[in-house]
Amino acid sequence: MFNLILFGPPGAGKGTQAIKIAEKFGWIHVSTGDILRAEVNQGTPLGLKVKAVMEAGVLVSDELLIEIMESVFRKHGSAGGFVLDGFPRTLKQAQELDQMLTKLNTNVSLVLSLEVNEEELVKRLLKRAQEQGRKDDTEEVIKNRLVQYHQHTKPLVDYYREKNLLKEVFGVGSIDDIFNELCNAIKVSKG
Ligand code: B4P
Repeated sequence: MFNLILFGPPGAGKGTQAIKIAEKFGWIHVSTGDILRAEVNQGTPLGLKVKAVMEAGVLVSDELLIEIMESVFRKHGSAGGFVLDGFPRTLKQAQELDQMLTKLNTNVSLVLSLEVNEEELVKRLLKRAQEQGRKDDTEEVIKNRLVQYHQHTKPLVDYYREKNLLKEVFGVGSIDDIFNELCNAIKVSKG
């Protein structure tokens, strides 16, 4: 089982690239953002709980995310691989992920970190706001999401670097060029 984490700040291109990678390698794409948005759109009890949190650009609680991921692994436990897009986002989530994978006799294979400067991130997310009208893509909420990223998620870079799992990839340029870079890194890691 190959377990890839696509890592990066909001707007770095995780979702965009995760779909392409999952398709190419036949892996399961898990976007915790998409899972949560689907719950919100369907008005489920979980969705009602997280709606305001997401619209404010704040991270949803670790407990809920861990529950969601446990059910993903229960459902797809025998898959050939996973592309995790947007998870883990805190140290607690990263530690729990390690435990979940250990139970499946596997571990994190590679963390690809998309490096994109803040000006470009804000530009992309404001463009998406015009195109898709996502409630968390307003200028103020984007700022908040970036603060959350720096406070809670960025420290994971050190966590995975120490484990020798981190590879940084320049995330500005054409989607296809970045995709090729990511695929090359995966091929090297797969051996
Ligand atoms: P996500 O849905 O994960 O949102 P995101 O970080 O903005 O990433 P996204 O995948 O959408 O952006 P992408 O870079 O693909 O999370 C939303 C919210 O859910 C969080 O704020 C939080 O509240 C909650 N949440 C999710 N997971 C959680 C967790 N684990 N713990 C706690 N809370 C959690 O794309 C951005 C835009 O850039 C797109 O429009 C795309 O078309 C464009 N783009 C991509 N590549 C490009 C390129 N190379 N050039 C130009 N544009 C590009």
